[in-house]
Parts: sequence; structure tokens; C-alpha cells
Amino acid sequence: KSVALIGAPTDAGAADRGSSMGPEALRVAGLREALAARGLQVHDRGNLNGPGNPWQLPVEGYRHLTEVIEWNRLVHDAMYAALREGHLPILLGGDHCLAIGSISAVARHCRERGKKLRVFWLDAHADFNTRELSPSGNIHGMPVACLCGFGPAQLSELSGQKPAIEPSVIRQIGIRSVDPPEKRFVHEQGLEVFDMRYIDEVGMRQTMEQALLGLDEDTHLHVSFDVDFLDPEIAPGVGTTIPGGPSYREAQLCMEMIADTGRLSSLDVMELNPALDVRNKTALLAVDLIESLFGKSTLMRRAVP
Ligand code: DIR
Ligand code: MN
Ligand code: MN
Ligand code: MN
Repeated sequence: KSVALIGAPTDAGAADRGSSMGPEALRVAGLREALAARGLQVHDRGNLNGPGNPWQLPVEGYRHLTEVIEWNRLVHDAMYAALREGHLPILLGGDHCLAIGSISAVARHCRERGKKLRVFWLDAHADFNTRELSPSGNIHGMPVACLCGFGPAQLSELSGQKPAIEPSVIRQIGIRSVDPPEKRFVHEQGLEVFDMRYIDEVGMRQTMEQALLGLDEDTHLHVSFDVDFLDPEIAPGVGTTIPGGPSYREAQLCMEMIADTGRLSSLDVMELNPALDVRNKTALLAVDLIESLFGKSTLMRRAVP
């Protein structure tokens, strides 16, 4: 099995500068070597080359819309090409607005191949804002809404079909920060959210069992991993830290249970911000978790009652 690494160094959709350095921090943390050690063939495609961050205020509810559209076009085309070539693409973000391009490419690919799609959205945030609902205008808070057809045409129609995905394919895990109007919209659209309260109540194991229900041989599983999913005590290198996220062990179990399905077919690693990190520890942790996502386990698997 071969993986393609696609770097997208931009922070045009984010609240803070610095996630543009994410791709290189993940490489420095040994991502290629870790994947190669899993027996994967790694093709590092280098970084996409898009517009800079003009650092301007929102215009008509969107910040840096022109730049975000251009970056998402580049990401869509690169992810789609990698999927067609038979690789498992890994998008190295960059801020989470780029999941619009990434998942649009995955949705297009699945449509063409007659595959079912399941999207795991690991995040502290629901990222379901629209220009009307958003408190910030930052597009990294809007990718799930754009993918479900609520956003500007140039972003919502990237996959060649609007909506790119139905809310029913999404499972959100680890959510603990949702803006009040955004919350109403999440309920209205019926997103399946496993928030931190739920994980507290039933534990990560039962949460993941439920979120993984219904996967079959024909399912393409995409994971969109916003690093702010993790508790900020262990993962400080992100812009919008929200306390009370999954612990190291909970995050490991989450990744291991996804690996066990054998269905992982594409991945985003987003919002890592080296400017806010401590000796690259968040990048190192992300690589550690990605190893588990690709099947690294400690010693053996004992039967669990
Ligand atoms: C907030 C923060 N909900 C917003 N969102 C995100 O601006 O829409 N932060 N995704 O990382
Ligand atoms: Mn987030
Ligand atoms: Mn996010
Ligand atoms: Mn974020």
C-alpha cells in the first residue's frame, strides 16, 4: 500500500498565523519514517504553492475568501490525482478550511467508483458555521457546512456536485466548543455528534463502536484530524485550544479502533501550529497517533469482553 503526502502550507482560513508551518513540522517529527516503518511506500509530493495570507478583516462574512478558494482548488486537484493513482493521500495542513478541497476530492472519487463514504471529524469544534452564523468570519470554522452545501458556490461545488456530502456520512468525535447559532444548525441538519460529554459518559471504546457501525467492504473511510481534538495539556501547538479533550490513551484507542476496521482510505492532519508548540511536541504526538491509525500496536491484542 502506498501513501502520498501532500503539504498545504496556509493559514488563510484560521484565527491565528502559523498553521502554514504545519507540513514541515510533521516532516521534521518523522512522519515519512514512521509510515515507512509501518511497511507503507511513502511518496512525499512536497508542498502545494498557493497565495500568501493577506491578514485582512472579513468581507461580507468571509475572511480571505479568495485565498481560501484558491488553496482549496489546489488541494482538491492534488488529493483527487493521488486517489486516482491508487495512493492513500494524507493532507498535511494548513488550517482546517482545506478539508473542503480534500473531502470534495474524496466525495468525487467515491461517486465515480460507486463507493460509500464515511467521514470521521476529530475536532474540538463542529466547524459547521456559515457566513450568517460565524462569530469570526474565519473559514476554518465552516468546512463541514460548506461540504454539506451551505457556503459560497466556489467552495460548495468543488466536487462537481452540491452538496459534496450528506450530513449522514459524518461522525464528529471530541466536540466541546460550538457557537450558539452553530449549535442550532447542527441539530437542524441532524449531524451525528459524539461530544466530550458523551465520551465521558460511555467511554471512548463504546463511542467508537457506535461511530464505526455500518462500515463495510465498500466503504471509503476518510479521517479529518484537527489536532485541537486532543487535550491542550498534551497538544499545545494549535491555535484555538479548548480544555477537556481526549487524553493520550483515549486518542490512541480512537486511532487504533479506526485502524482495526482496515477501511482507512484518506486522511487530513490539520491545524498543527508550530509557532505555538513546545519543542515540536504536538507534531511528535500527531506522528505517534498516526502510527496507531496505520496499525501500530503495542504487543498483542487480547480478547476484550
Ligand atoms: C469558531 C472557532 N467556532 C469559529 N472555530 C474553529 O470561528 O467559527 N477553531 N474551528 O479552530
Ligand atoms: Mn478545531
Ligand atoms: Mn477544525
Ligand atoms: Mn481550529
